[in-house]
Amino acid sequence: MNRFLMATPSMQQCRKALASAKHVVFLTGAGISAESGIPTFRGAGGLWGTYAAQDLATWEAFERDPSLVWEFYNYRREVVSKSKPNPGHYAIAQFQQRMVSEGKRCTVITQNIDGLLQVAGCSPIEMHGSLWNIKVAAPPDRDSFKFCLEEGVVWEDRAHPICPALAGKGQPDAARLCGSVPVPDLPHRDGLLLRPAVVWFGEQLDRRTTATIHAALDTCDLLLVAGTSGVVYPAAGYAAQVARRNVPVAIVNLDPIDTADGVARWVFTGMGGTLLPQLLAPVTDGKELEAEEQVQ
Ligand code: BV8
Repeated sequence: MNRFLMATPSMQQCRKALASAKHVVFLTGAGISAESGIPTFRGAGGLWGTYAAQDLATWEAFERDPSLVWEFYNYRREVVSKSKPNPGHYAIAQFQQRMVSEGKRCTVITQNIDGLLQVAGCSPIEMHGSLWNIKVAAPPDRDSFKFCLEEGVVWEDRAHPICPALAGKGQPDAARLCGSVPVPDLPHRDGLLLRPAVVWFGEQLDRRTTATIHAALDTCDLLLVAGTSGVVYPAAGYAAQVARRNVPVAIVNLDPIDTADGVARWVFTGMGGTLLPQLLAPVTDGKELEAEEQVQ
């Protein structure tokens, strides 16, 4: 029997709702990977040298200095390659597997590009692409917003370093002003410069991804948002979109977030690696939830 000494009435209500839901959607952000040692975007680790991560994750930054941006992603590939999923990743993965085995639906949407949910056994929608996927760099236009794996258009390359010239490059060095690798030595295919196949700020999401996400948001009967500051759109609008259908929204986050106001039915403040295993643990039978109520 699962007995959560810290189980609160709202946790029991949320666990009951999770147990009876037929389609649960998760939306995760950088916070669920923080306990795996991966810096979040806006936390202390969100700086890379003197740069804010957000200032480098743009087409304009890449066009201006592809070497600097490639060093930034080379560093993140190195950090992630040494990272492991934490209990929060595993809790989501096991919950999704259980829902599927019970003939129910569980859609996991992640803003993260680190791939740790997959390592934990989850099948997420990577709405912002993947650190491990690559594509030909081309100025953003209506057709270039492709970030899903597609033969010859977006492909996976887990080589580390991704090219010899980037070996050992990208350590966060406050004194860095520009990239140090000559552009011809950056990743290329058939003479064309390559870029990470991740959605940069100012770029649209892959249309196929957007369609899948909205279909899930419009049919789910519970949304759980974990480890995101709720700042980046379009993801930041998803909780309100679901709440407008009077579908319950639960938020698990280390810090309070604005989007919770008037949208979330339950807000659990704390570490995702602790709270998610508590919330998502299997409910063996109704008695267990009644027993939890007696714990109070
Ligand atoms: C778009 C991939 C439409 C790259 C990312 C100008 C033109 C067009 C659009 C815009 C524009 N100006 C602004 C916009 C909109 C923009 C946006 O929202 N900007 C914000 C800053 C206002 N959005 C876009 O550009 C999007 N596209 O709108 O297209 C369009 C396009 C063109 C023309 C017209 C219309 C694309 C956004 C995608 C950007 N790419 N990632 C990369 O990773 O390198 S987003 C990036 O931020 C990451 O993916 C990250 O996941 C995401 C969101 O951040 P969070 O995950 O929330 O991370 P953060 O650090 O903020 O918060 C972490 C939270 O975790 C904290 O709250 C903390 O308390 C909590 N936490 C920490 N530890 C723990 C924890 N919680 C639990 N447990 C813990 N242990």
